Amino acid sequence: MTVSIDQGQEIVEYLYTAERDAREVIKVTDKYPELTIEESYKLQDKLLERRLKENETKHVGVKLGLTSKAKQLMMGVDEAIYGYLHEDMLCLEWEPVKYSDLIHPKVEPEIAFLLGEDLEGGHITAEDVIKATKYVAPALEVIDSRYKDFKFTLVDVIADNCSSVKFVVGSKWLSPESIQLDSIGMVMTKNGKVEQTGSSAAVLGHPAEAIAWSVKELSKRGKGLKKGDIVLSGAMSEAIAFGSGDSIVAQFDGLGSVSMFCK
Ligand code: 0L1
Ligand code: MG
Repeated sequence: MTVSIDQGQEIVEYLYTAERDAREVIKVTDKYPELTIEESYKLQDKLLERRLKENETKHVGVKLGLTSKAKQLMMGVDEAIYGYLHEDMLCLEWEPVKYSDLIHPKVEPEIAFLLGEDLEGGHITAEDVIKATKYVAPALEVIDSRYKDFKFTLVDVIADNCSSVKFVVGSKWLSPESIQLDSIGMVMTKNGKVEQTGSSAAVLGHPAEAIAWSVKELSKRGKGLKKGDIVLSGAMSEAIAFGSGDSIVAQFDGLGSVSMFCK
């Protein structure tokens, strides 16, 4: 370990209060440059324990990050990452997201998978993911890194639960077998103006492939995905910044649309 138990607790408190108070902070690796990815996932677990207790919420699923080659290149890494979703992060389409609760939010379009079966183990394939999925739906993920200027290393972002803060799932849910999941086109608008276009192929070639990757990764740490989990498979385009008064809509070919308003 490169940090002591006390230092680990201090980091968790630092990140937990930064989210709670919507306050940006200096990245953890500025103080602890030796921190490893494995330690970072352990800190993520502790942060989530703290969050579950304080916010009286519950675990509802997993989100994947850095699933596009473009984002991986930008960060100089060749792996995706994962974090956890809690019930209090789930927003309904008709429920505005409050800007005052956030630091410097961005939103990105994703495909949500709702699992009908548990998925665990080191040999899970995209086909297994599709078989275990009850529905897929259009989704928006709001990310809000707790770090100053949204700048961090891989280790920092993992400890910060991969910038997770809110997500919205659209109301059209389809069977995963009824749609070609690796070639869904997407257009995202802000206040009616097109801001991003993208494709589900940007998500590690196939969103189910990305989820299979996460199951293998989780299994290395003795974990898995559970029946009923919502899994956000990764961004289909770059994230866009938004603020108070902005209205975001992402339209997915064959999958319908999902929207969000920020007040
Ligand atoms: O969901 C995501 O892709 C975010 C992962 C963390 C990187 C970022 O905050 O941009
Ligand atoms: Mg995301």
